[in-house]
Amino acid sequence: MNYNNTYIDWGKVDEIISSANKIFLTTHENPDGDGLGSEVALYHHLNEVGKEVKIINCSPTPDMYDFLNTNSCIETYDENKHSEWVKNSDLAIVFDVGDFERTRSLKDVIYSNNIPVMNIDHHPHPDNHGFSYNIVDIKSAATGCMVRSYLKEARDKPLTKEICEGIYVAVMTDTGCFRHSNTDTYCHSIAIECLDKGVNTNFIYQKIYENSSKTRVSVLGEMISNIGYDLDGKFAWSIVTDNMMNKYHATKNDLDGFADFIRSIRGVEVALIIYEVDLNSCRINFRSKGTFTVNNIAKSFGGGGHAFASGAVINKSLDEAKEMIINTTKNMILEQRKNYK
Ligand SMILES: [Mn+2]
Repeated sequence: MNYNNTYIDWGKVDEIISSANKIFLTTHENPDGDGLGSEVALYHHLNEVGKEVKIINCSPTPDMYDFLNTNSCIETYDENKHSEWVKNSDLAIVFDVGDFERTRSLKDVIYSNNIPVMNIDHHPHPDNHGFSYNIVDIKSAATGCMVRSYLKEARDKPLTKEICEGIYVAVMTDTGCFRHSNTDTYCHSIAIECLDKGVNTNFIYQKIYENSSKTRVSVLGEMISNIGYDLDGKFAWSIVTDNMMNKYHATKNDLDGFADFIRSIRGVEVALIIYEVDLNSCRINFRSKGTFTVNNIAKSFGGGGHAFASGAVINKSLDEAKEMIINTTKNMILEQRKNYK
């Protein structure tokens, strides 16, 4: 099965999921609201229909998503605890992964145990994606929207509140709370359905968007003071150094939404943040307001993502990479501008 951005027959997908009894759900490292929400939604559905199901991720769940972790249903992979259970699963389903490598050790666990693996995702995947079943729709605003479409096919009964909570978190976070350009009528219809089911959307909003640690605000403050501009203010970038992270004892989770913040500046079309990961690598994040695509730029650095939100990892020190990243980005924006004329 390879629905690589082609029409998805959810009935066929359901045949595969229904025929499995023991199913393990996972998502990418440093999981986000879309990955976690999608897992949780399908978990509650599969539980209800009597499957033996577990959510096992390679990274722990960020605190702000704790409310999704009812009855500790989201587990972090621990070889001693999980290898026996995982070994004879009938199916692994990977959500929102972008690249199978982003499940880290779980990819090896799945392959070495010959577990059939299904990819449900809205990121682009190459034809040699490595999944037994590949279900990709890059027009989907969130993987959670695809899970909703699947459940429409798979369930006779309406969605439960628990399922809706997962889907709502997925759609809300991947649309930047229904603000980004990917927000479509389907996203809003899902929101209506979730409100109808009694999902406490304001509670979820506050948990996710009004829950900044003081650490995050301190790093954000320094990040803002480092912003540089080019191309008459259309291109803005900033840097988060390892020093800044250590100074405030910040973790990666404290940095969420930084690139969105730079994009929110008036006149900025493309935002770039360079994060120093360690002495030999940097992580970069792009955001675009929509005039310029940025997944092509991320791709030129070996990364990828969506047209207006993308990223890459560069195996060079910050000092070595900084100028190169900024100049390459600037040139690729200029290239695109030329083509528009
Ligand atoms: Mn997503």
